[in-house]
Amino acid sequence: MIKFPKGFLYGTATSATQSEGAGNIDNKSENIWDYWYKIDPYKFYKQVGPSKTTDIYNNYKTDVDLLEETGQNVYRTSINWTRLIPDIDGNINQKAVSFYRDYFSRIRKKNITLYINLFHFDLPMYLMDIGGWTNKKTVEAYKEYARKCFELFDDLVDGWFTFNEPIVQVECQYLYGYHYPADVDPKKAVQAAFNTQLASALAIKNYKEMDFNKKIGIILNLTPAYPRSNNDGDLKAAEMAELINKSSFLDPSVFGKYPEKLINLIKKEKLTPEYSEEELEIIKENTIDFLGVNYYQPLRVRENPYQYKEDALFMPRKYYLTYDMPGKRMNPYRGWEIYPKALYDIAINIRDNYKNIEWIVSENGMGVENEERFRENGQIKDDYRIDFIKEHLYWLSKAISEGANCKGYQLWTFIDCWSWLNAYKNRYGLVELDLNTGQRKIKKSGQWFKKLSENNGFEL
Ligand code: BGP
Repeated sequence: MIKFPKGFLYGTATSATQSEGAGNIDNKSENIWDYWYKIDPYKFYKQVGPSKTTDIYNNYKTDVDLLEETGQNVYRTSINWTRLIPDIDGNINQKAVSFYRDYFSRIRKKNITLYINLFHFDLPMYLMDIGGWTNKKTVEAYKEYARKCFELFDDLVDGWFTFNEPIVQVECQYLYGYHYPADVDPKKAVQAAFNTQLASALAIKNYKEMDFNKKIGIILNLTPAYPRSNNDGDLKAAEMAELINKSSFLDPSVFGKYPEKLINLIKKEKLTPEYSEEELEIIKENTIDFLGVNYYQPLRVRENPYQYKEDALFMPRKYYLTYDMPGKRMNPYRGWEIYPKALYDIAINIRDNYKNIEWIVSENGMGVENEERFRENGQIKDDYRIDFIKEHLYWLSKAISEGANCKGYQLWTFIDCWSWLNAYKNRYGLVELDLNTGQRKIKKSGQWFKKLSENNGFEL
């Protein structure tokens, strides 16, 4: 039997844009996803856009019962910025306040710990129009938005997160083309990354100054980088991959400063962002209380043996190439490697190198295509998902028994939700969503999850 410490939290995570639906009603204005879908629908799997998501907005009263029926005692979602503040003038949309207050209150009434994330990839178009995260005015607007969220909802929330996976947003917006504006501009990427970190610190500063006392943190995808071999070049590649992808937000969030090596790299590449001493001081003084860790797949790397042209566009791949390890275990639907032991490695790294700060697994999960073929007697029998969770929990419990300070596990996701460009291609939920009727049905994993939570562990 694998057992977890008393009070260990079990639940799921989702985000506003991926689960709420109701994209264009009740005064909500466009964010980058609404806009991108409008101008480029072919980018989205089967041309399904964000207005068609799980529709929790219209179903939350009964959906909250499903949280209980699947045994969840922790839940995370985000606030939709353009629902709460539809215009650049900053005025609050009262319809959004009523919705979130009722939604959150019902969750709290069921004694479910509620973590709210302020930003999950869904930038308002009115801020994208002025340059999004590359513009310090967006940082100011975010600071105000965060302040309003704290004022309006803190009494219903158990913990706050400032951002979800900021490095993903930065690279998808400004390097790899997966988020609007799909620009390729490393200088903008670095400026957006710095501004996002500053925004996170400013939200924390505001929160503390307002004398609220819940925990506040950030959610990072701390993908370990595993080298192909123990040769120097490969080891160095792994070090650089972690410096760029992990330390860029983890170090300033936990220690209040950037690693010297990263600063030197950015200087060498002539990518130093605009910043002031005062901003560095804000980052230094306002670190996180706890951390959310999203983990899906490891990063396997090897050295880049090729010489970059002097004037070639900077890409992180200059310092490492991804390594396609033969025989790796794959989730073929998402194209991601399955490697549960990484959760142990992440936990030990936080224990030994990041002050053993309190953290939770804020996302982990398996998206599978065409789950219909696993239906028996009307229910989706997703044994692969149960096995996936068990294997990850096994490594997590081992790390906890060795002193890791992890307080809970959140699966991605609750009810099948909309996956950005992949729309509804891969299903992640404990609860099935029928896209035609909107009907919800608990999968086998949802029933298993309830037992897991009730027993505070599981039989191996
Ligand atoms: C994480 C995001 C989530 C979610 C998940 C699964 O990086 O925080 O929003 O989408 O990945 O990925 P996908 O939906 O692309 O399959």
